[in-house]
Amino acid sequence: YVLKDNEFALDNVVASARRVLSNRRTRILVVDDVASARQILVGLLEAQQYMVIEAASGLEAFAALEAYDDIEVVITDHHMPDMSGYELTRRIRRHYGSDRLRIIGVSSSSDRMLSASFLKAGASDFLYRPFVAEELQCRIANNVETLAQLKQLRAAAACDYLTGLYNRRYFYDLGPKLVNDCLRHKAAAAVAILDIDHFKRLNDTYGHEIGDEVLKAVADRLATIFEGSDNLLSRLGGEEFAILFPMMDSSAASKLCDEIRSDIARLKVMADDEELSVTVSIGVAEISDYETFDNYLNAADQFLYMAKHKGRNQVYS
Ligand code: GH3
Ligand code: MG
Ligand code: MG
Ligand code: MG
Repeated sequence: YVLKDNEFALDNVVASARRVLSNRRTRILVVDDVASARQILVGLLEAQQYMVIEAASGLEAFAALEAYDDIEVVITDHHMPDMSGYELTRRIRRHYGSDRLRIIGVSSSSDRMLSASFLKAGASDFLYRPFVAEELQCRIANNVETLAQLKQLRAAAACDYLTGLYNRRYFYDLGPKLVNDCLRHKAAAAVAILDIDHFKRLNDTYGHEIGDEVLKAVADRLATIFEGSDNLLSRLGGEEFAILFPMMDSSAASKLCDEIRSDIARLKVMADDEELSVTVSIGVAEISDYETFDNYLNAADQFLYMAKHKGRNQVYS
């Protein structure tokens, strides 16, 4: 038993050390109407290097979730006067999926069905009180790890493997939402498709690997240009990129695209001791009416075709 306890202690030390080293402390919200019950949890969690926020009711819990956008785990009691933990769990789940927030129910109730009710309501886990500290700590650690894995999966699903930009899937997922936000606020928006000129020729002359290097260099340049902006940049596929400009009319977007065009024309990519450069053509379409997202992209694609037709290395809108 002594050995086992020591093993647990060692695991805990290692887990805490990892968290401190990774310089990212998980924030946990503890919801319980009884201050002394909160204190027990807070003590356990702080010993594990978690950052802890306390709430004495469901309403306080919601206020905390609004005030801190980095809460990863909610540990909630069940019996509370204004809102039960079960009800709180149901309400939280209307706004936060289990890939955003883990919820662990705790209760000293003797109702053995409570655990299942919590899990059905969307809780990620449940423990009856009094709990074994190590069990609670393990369950929290598991939930934190699951959340990290889900985040990684979501990031990977949104990412283009070659360039690290957002991919087509993410563009088509977020794009329509951004467009609808603009239209609802009667604000302008525009979408552009950027395509590298004569890229097949470059591949044929220098090989696919150098083609990839050039693609990455163009993508890096675009990423730098759009870093920190509200514009949504993605690689649609091949040598084509799409950019959504929320809150920007098409003439402003076209002007910006022309600066990007000349910026990329000046870009030099070193490949086999040779300095390569490429040009791009860009089609820009205005978003002004409730049409399908595909329609906006088709319009931008047609303008891109015009830019190619008129001689490439230009913007057409
Ligand atoms: P245009 O100026 O009309 O756009 O001519 P283009 O040659 O760029 O257009 P086309 O669509 O005919 O050819 C695009 C080429 O891009 C074909 C394909 O070999 C290449 N390509 C697509 N994806 C990749 C990639 O991931 N890496 C590399 N190296 N090449 C790619
Ligand atoms: Mg209570
Ligand atoms: Mg193309
Ligand atoms: Mg091309």
